[in-house]
Amino acid sequence: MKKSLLSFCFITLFAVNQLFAQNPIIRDQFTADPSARVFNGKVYLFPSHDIRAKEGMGRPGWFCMADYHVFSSDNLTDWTDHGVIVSQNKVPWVDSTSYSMWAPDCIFRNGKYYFYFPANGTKEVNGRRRFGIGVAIADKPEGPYVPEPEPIKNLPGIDPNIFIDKDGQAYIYWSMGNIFVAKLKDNMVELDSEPQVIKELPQKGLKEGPWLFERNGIYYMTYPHVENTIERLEYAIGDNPLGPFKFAGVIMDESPMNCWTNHHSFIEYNGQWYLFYHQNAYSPKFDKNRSACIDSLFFNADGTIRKVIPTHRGVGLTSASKKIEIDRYSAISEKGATVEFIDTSYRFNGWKTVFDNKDAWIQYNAVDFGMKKVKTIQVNACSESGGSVQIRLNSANGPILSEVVIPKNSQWNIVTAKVKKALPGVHNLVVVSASDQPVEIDWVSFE
Ligand code: FUB
Repeated sequence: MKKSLLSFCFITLFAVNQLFAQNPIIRDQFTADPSARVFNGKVYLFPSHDIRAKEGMGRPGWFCMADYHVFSSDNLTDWTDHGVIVSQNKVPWVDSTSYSMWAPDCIFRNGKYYFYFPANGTKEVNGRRRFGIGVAIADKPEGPYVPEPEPIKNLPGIDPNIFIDKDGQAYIYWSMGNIFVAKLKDNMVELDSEPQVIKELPQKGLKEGPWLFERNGIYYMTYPHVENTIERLEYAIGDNPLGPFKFAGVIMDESPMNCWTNHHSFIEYNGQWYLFYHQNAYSPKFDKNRSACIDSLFFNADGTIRKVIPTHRGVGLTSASKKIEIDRYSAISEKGATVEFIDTSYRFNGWKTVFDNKDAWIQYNAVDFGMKKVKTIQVNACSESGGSVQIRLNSANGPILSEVVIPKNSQWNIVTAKVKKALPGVHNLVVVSASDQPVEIDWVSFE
């Protein structure tokens, strides 16, 4: 039955540049290595940009990245794509056939935005091309960014991360198997000390993607590390940006989707800490096409970090009047409800919830009804045999907001039903299957 529904359901295409809340946060392109920064009261996201490699684009079956976009948001829910800021064709020192624009970072200093990015250079060292780290400079976080003609001297490596301490000293961290640090000069484009390796981190297994931040006098050196077979996020703490650091624990376990890499950043925004990281949500079978995600992060009283469990729901409120993608769920019944891609040939169309029988349910938290009393609900649904769902508050047995009959239709159609009981404020929604006939739901929305 599920198979025949799949083949019959007509697919509603989303607008190409429509961006969403929930995880992954960017839904029209791959976004890996998310470095987030708060500039001028807004969150800016500087990810790297995985693309699908084609013949002649870099190394087959490997990372393929030609440029960087920057995104911004003031609510962590609605993201604006400001377009390409740096591309491999426009940086004089970069090999424009290498597709090697890996994890970047950006920092504000003396009225300018400094964007740091690794890439393969055109010059050979000991007969080999190698990664260097370049800087592009802008007056605004959105750009335009002007790349420096040469990479930073004496710095072969990837995954730059910049930290400016309270005394104004800037540091650059990067990786090359291990994690390294050096001081930066005031001009932010030259080293002011010899690179040194951060020795106190676990010796065995690759470490990369450093992200250093300070909170209440504790310096947190955080990094992905292959302790077993794929990366997990770990941290070490110290009382100086140069260390020594002491291993302090795991921030996020290995990817449940078996994504070999993880890469992360931290921000504090409006009093809450957030962890940005990536997973291969849109590309379950090829983990070099990744997508940025966010989840909330909490500290214990002693400054240690509580482990973050990756969620579909992510962070932020979802307005009741938007398309609420219930498949980005907060909780799901053990049996009878599953989440599948709408179109496996174009996964950026997103997911749908498939209910197979009565009483199966899916819960989506933090829907903002505002002060308005909603009157109707719209449900984008598909059911070859016809069925029905209930929209409840807070639990599968909670008060019923609406009962929606899904007519027999092998194509997606938007069904409208009355809302019996409108409640202002923020609520958790639960969609419960009320019939034994299979029903598929893409989204629900209130008016
Ligand atoms: O995105 C390419 C590389 O994968 C990054 O530079 C690493 O941190 C890992 O995420």
